[in-house]
Amino acid sequence: MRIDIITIFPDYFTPLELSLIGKARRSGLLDIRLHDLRSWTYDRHHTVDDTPYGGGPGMVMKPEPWGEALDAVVGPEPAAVPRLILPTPSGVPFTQRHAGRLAGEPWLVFACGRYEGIDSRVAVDAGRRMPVEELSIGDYVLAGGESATLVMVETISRLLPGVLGNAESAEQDSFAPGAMDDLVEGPVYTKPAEWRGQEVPPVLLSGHHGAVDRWRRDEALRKTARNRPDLLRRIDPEVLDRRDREV
Ligand code: 6GU
Repeated sequence: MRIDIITIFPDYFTPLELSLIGKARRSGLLDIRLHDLRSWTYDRHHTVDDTPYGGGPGMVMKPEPWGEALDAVVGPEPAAVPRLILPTPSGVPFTQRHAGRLAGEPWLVFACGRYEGIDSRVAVDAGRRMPVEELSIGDYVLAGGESATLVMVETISRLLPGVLGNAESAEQDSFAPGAMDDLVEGPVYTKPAEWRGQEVPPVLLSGHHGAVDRWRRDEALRKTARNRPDLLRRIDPEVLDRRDREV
């Protein structure tokens, strides 16, 4: 998969050299290219923002550098067209479902806005040549789209075949589509079996796989009820068995 990131802070993305994503890049599974938006400015101060029409606080990103940046990154070839992601707090909420879908795309471009956002004509213009999605990572306001892009790139990248060490661990995640997809994950333990007066739940040492699965589901239900009652209310009662209801 190819991912282009256009930003005024390319240094923000050095974490993408580390760990699983760094390894995937070095192996050629993931081709991440960073672009400094200011390379498409031609004034002495490399200006990327201006005051908003209609007045109001803050600054808006100028359309010309964005238009040229997208032209240059996307290229003239209409045969290969990327999907453009615009991270914005006014976007559609980004979920594991989006990540799964975007992980199946060959080419993504992230356009990181700062200040009060990018002149709205940029998204309309880009939309004439490529699919465009405005995505938000949650109901809070960041200083810019860079950290949201890091979150989305990491979420998408770890779903690519060969990026995770253990292919199964992505399937077990909270929110992963599959068996327990509507529940968050319960508690996990490793050695030693006793630590600072706390014992690992004995069922996990029993070797009884059926009992372990049942215990994990019970704990997932309890934790979901405690931390995410909104998720529990959304579950179809048909998928809850009698044992679930007793938890
Ligand atoms: Cl994608 N951008 C900004 N600036 N703030 C956000 C966000 C994105 N998602 C949530 N808050």
